[in-house]
Amino acid sequence: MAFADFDNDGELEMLTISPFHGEKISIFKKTDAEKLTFTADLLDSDVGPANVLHYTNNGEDYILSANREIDEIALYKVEK
Ligand SMILES: [Ca+2]
Repeated sequence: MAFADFDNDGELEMLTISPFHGEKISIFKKTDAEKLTFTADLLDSDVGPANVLHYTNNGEDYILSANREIDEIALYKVEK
């Protein structure tokens, strides 16, 4: 799990791998501050992400993922 402001609105989004060491990478965005309601965007599936890392470079957000099910290291650029 990692947190970052992927869309630059001042609020942190939550990046998760599910289920534990599962096949999906999702980004959850809080949609209702009082009810803690979230929506999720599925970033990738059937890849088996074991670890992910968020970082920024020149104002752009990136997610690096070790995808063990398909034996790859993937770099995702977050589009805003
Ligand atoms: Ca945000």
